[in-house]
Amino acid sequence: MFKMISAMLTCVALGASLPAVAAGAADMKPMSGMSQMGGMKTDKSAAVTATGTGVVKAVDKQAGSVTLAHGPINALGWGPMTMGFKVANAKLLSGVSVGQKVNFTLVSTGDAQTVTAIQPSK
Ligand SMILES: [Cu+2]
Repeated sequence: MFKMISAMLTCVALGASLPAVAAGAADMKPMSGMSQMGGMKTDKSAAVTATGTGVVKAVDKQAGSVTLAHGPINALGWGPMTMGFKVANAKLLSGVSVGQKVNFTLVSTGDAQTVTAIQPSK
């Protein structure tokens, strides 16, 4: 149980920490901050494509987002959790409805994940 909770917290932190970290770095000593940012940027530019399965919990076509209760995503070191994703194109959501089991593909760049494909699983 604790493992699951900490995985969820990690997930939330991944989504929420980027602007805070960027703002914090800007406030701190500019010189050491800059070299740090350079190193971080290299890591963050590496996009990872991962696939997963899950159940659709919410769809917002207007915002272009989908909330998925997804299973483990080993490529990202994620445990199962429920979270919201941006989709690359709102049209991806046209064949998807709440309660549906889906297979999905997402691209993770640094702290940002975007669903690039999603379809009902068979
Ligand atoms: Cu997640």
